Amino acid sequence: MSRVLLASVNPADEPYPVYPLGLSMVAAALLAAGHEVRQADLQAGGLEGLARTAADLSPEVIGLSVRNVDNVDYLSGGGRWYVDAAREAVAALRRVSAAPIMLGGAGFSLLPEAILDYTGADHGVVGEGERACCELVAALGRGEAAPRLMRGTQRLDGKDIPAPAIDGALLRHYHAASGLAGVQTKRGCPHSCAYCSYPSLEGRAVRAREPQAVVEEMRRLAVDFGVREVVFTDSVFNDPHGHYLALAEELARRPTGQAWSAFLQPRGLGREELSLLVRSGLKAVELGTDAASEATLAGLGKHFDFGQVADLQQLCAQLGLPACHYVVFGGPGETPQTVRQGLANLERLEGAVVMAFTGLRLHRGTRLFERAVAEGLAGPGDDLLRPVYYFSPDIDPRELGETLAAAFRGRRDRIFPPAHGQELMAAMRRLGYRGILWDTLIRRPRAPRQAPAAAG
Ligand code: B12
Repeated sequence: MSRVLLASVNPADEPYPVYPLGLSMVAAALLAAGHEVRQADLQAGGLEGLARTAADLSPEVIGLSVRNVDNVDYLSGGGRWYVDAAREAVAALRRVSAAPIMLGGAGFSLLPEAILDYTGADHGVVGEGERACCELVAALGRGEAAPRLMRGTQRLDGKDIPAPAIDGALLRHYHAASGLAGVQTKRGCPHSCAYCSYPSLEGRAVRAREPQAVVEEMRRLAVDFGVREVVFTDSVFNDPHGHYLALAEELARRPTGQAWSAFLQPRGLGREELSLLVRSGLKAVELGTDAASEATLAGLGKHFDFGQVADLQQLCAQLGLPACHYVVFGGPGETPQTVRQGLANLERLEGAVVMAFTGLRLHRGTRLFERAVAEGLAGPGDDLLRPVYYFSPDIDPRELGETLAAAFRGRRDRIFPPAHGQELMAAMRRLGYRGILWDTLIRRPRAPRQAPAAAG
């Protein structure tokens, strides 16, 4: 059995710092296989803390979790690029330990070869980590020559997805900063949106955990750490098989007293479904609306139209449920005319927050990447380690930015550029507010004014 140091090297703190959930799930699998595991984190202890933990534990294997490559925001001009943090961590650990270093995590899995080369780590696990990581650690423990890259293609069934081995000190650190904790209820994304990497990360088959196991995990977070607000980290919470409804029923039956939010897709949600979700603790919905006009929704391969989005928004407003629509302008099929239509459509989303972005970060293996290559925007061999953004050839990115900024000016519930939203969230956190926070931006209908009391 091996001594394993697992560390998150994610420096990102927007929209808030997030606990390294994947790392703790890998830790759970390694612990179950009998290994000794210590978890550490760059944000909680810095590079020195990481090196100290390594010197103290003297690990036989080190695993680093690379969650993000960049912040997928075209307008921040590549300013937030996170792979250097992983490279610095590898270098710092090499100074105190001779143990082989393996990488894993969502960001890593999108660009494994390029990130291995850039950071100088020894091994990598692409995709789901539990099985592959145990195999890799076992092979290294036996002194066998282990492959440079392992692919977690033998994915776990829902019932076998482990509860994370939560590190108490790390959870307290992240919870103090955000007021939130993430919980994964299922893996897999059955959709095939033109730009998206989720199916390649988690596979297309939806694998749901047992509702009881999820509720138990939530209860533990409440009892052990006082977590009152949970974010479900599923790619898309409302799956076509209805696993999300079974979980909501279980939560409604055995309430944990926690509020929760999740990413939902606008299709297939009626009053009955939403009411059940609200009864089970849903406090706010984040909607992958993704585009604002029929042409651009079709260009992204979305299987709903804006009418469905507007109907759902109306329902949310009737139920008093805060909703945030994430919308990207400039994608396939965008023209100055569709931008105008899109902005007019967004006016229909009364009582909601809209977070707008421009340009789509390209990922290899997506239809959008193929299109970008065909349109000459990217080369077929580009590794995309530094982000490249897709813009429709009929759009000027600078003009588009100006149009959106002008359209949203003066409205606190319409966020553009994205950095403005991140600054708002950071400012609120500095003032002591905790939680998802965007729900506080919603414009509610004004209460009718009281007539001033008659004088005398
Ligand atoms: C939910 C989510 C969010 C939520 C998080 C909520 C929360 N409280 O946790 C919110 C909306 C806040 C969010 C924000 C952001 N996100 Co996000 N997010 C996701 C999503 C959908 C799931 C992440 C997750 O928690 N999965 C559950 C855990 C259990 O899985 P996991 O971490 O992948 O871990 C598994 C494997 O990766 C592996 N593994 C993990 N670590 C390790 C370590 C080792 C050693 C090994 C061997 C294996 C291994 O094994 C684990 C278990 O199988 C992913 C997309 C996806 N489907 O993966 C994007 C994703 C990770 N996010 C992404 C980004 C960019 C961001 C933001 C930077 C966006 C922004 N500008 O605000 C921020 C950064 C947040 C931060 N502070 O780090 C990108 C990263 C890629 C990139 N281009 O950099 C992704 C991949 C989406 C995408 N665009 O493609 N995100």
